[in-house]
Parts: sequence; C-alpha cells; structure tokens
Amino acid sequence: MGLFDVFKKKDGEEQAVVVPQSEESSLQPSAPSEESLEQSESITAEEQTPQSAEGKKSLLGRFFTREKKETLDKGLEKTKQGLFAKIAHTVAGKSTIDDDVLDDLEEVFITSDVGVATTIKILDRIQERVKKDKYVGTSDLNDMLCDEITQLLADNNNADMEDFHVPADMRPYVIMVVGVNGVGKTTTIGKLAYHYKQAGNNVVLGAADTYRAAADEQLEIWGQRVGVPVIKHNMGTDPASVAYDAVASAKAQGADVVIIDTAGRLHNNVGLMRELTKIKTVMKKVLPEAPNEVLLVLDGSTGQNAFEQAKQFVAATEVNALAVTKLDGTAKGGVVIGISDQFQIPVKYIGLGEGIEHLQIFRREEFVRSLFGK
Ligand SMILES: Nc1nc2c(ncn2[C@@H]2O[C@H](COP(=O)(O)OP(=O)(O)OP(=O)(O)O)[C@@H](O)[C@H]2O)c(=O)[nH]1
Ligand SMILES: [Mg+2]
Repeated sequence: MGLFDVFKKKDGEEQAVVVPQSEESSLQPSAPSEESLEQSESITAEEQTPQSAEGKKSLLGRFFTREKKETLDKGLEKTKQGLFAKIAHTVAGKSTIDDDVLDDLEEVFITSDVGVATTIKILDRIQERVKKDKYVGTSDLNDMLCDEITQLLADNNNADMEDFHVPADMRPYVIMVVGVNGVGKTTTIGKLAYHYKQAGNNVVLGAADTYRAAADEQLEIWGQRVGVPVIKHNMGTDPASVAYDAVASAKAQGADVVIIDTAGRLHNNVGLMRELTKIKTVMKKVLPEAPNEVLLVLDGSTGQNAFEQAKQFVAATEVNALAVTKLDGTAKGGVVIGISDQFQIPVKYIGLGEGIEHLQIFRREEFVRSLFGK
C-alpha cells in the first residue's frame, strides 16, 4: 500500500425574563456526567506516553480523548480527502521532491484555501528541508508537511486554550459572540454553554439578538437542552439592556461564565457595529473588565471568504478570539491553517457539526495531524 493510499428598536420593557432551566440544571457546580467520565477514561495511547524529550508536548494533550479525535477526524474528512487527492496527484510517478513537485504543492495549498501568504511560508519551509536533507523522497513528503505546518502554527505566539477553564479571578467570564448572519453564532453558544457546564462551570446566556424573529427562542431551546438559564427581553428592545441584565444576573448568582448572543451584522454596517460598542460599554457598568472575550464566529465552509470576513470584522471592531464553524461538510477546512497563521487573534474553537458535542477547542497540532491522517 502506497503512502497516500492510507488517507483514504428602542428601549422597551426593561424587565428581564429569566427562562426557567430544565430540571437537570442547577447553579451548583455540576457533577461530571457519565459521558464525561467515560471520555476522561478513554485517553489515547499517545496521551499515555510520557512527555517528549523536548518537553514540548502540551499538557493539554491529556484532554484529547479518543472520542474527540474521532469527532475531529470525521469533521475534517472532506478537507482531508481533497488535500490528499491533490497531494497524491502532485507526486504521482515522482520519487524525489523536485522543483516541479514544489510548484505543484504551492497550487495544492492555495486551492485548498490555506491562502497565499501561509502557502508561501509552508513552501519555504519545505524547500529548506529538502535542501538540508539533500535527498528527500516523495514518500517523506506527508510527514514533512505535517511537521512543518505544525511547527509553523506553533511559532505563533498564542498557546492553545485550556479546556473550558475559567480563571478564578475572571468570574464571571463574559463572552460576547459576534459575526455576520448565519455563520453559527447561536449554535456555537449552545455548544459552548454545554462544554463550559460539563467542565463544572455555572453558565448564564444572554439573548441580545433582539432583531431576528425567534432568535431568543432558538437560544432558549439551547438553554433548556444544556440546562442553563437564558436572560431575554422582548423582541425589538435594546440589546445592550439584555447584555446588562445577563451580566448583572450572572454576577448576582455567582455564575462562572456568561455568554451573550448578538444579531448577525456586516462589518460595514456602521450603525450595527456601533451598537456592539454600546453593548460592551453597558456591560462594563456591571463588570469593568467585561467582555473578557469578544468571539468572532466565521463560517469555515466559505473558505477564503471567511478569511476576508475576519480581516474586515477585526478591522472594524475589537475581537480577541475566533471560532471557525461548519468544517464538516466542506473541503475548505484548510482555511483554518491560514487564519491561525495570519491573525494575531487566536482561533479558539472549531465547529465540526450541528450536534452539541461538535465543538472543540482548536488544538493546532491535533488539527494538523488529523488533516494528515495521523
Ligand atoms: N454542519 C454544521 N452546521 C452548523 C455548524 N454550526 C452551525 N451550523 C448550522 O448553521 C446554521 C446557522 O446557525 P446559527 O447558529 O443560527 O447561526 P447564527 O450566526 O446565530 O445566525 P443569525 O443569528 O441569523 O445571524 C444552523 O442550521 C446551524 O445548525 C457546524 O459546525 N456544522
Ligand atoms: Mg443567531
């Protein structure tokens, strides 16, 4: 079997409505579910391996369960297949990595939505390796690409995030979720609420999308599913007042995390972008450090458009975390490599499906390894 065969409106009523939680919900720290206990027991062989000689292996690897690896592999399947078909085509009939192979590889990465700037960096690294190692066969290419891309992303200053952990001095930790219409903001919030709760945190949600009909109901359904309270006002009320009440409620209850949903908006809609600033300002009246996280959600299935969107949104407002969703069902997942490399703002979460479990913390090494079938 060959190498590549392996890869197979105006302020209205200011009265906040607290949506009742489902029975299982409680503001006491939740006991780990059977599922989470199961997960923590089924660590992969790699996780059991002692830390590497270089001592570089992140402690976080310990949290990367077999189930999570499977979800990641499944979610990236289409991207992986696309990438490998192209790489296999590039090296077909060649035994060494020559200039032609390198030229073709450039095209592979550009057409895989990695982006031009990051592709150039990857190719520079491969060229260096080929020069240094003198004879490099095409059979080494896969390992080499995996190593070099991992290293490239590791060279960025941001460390991978710790598993849904909230520092004691940042509670309640306020996450405000922003992005254009339909990218998966509300769904990501539902999943985040679930994961933060699973990690033992008390979570409160704020339905500050008061524009779209039924937006609050969508969040309420997530709240009930996860078993966390949702603070909402009537439709058309000022989103900033909902955010204020949600943060105030979280503070009063001693909650650990509060996640604020906002309406979809384009970076060039000045009025709506200004509204985001107002929401932030109003939350600060309750908690001066809020929001701790302004999370921009991007739809990964739009490939390079997601990249452009990030550029424009980040230029228009303060954002300090990124989530890339809908990586399942697309071959454009390579965009995460480009986004992770090109932005100073860390990709914190990736969406790998519509289900509650289909959100993961973005771990660069695991991501790249999964893409290369490892
Ligand atoms: N396959 C897949 N679908 C997703 C993912 N994340 C979100 N979606 C779907 O994308 C659609 C839009 O999701 P929403 O969460 O409503 O998006 P939104 O950004 O809140 O939309 P607006 O509030 O209208 O701006 C829904 O059908 C979600 O199920 C994902 O990771 N994978
Ligand atoms: Mg929404």
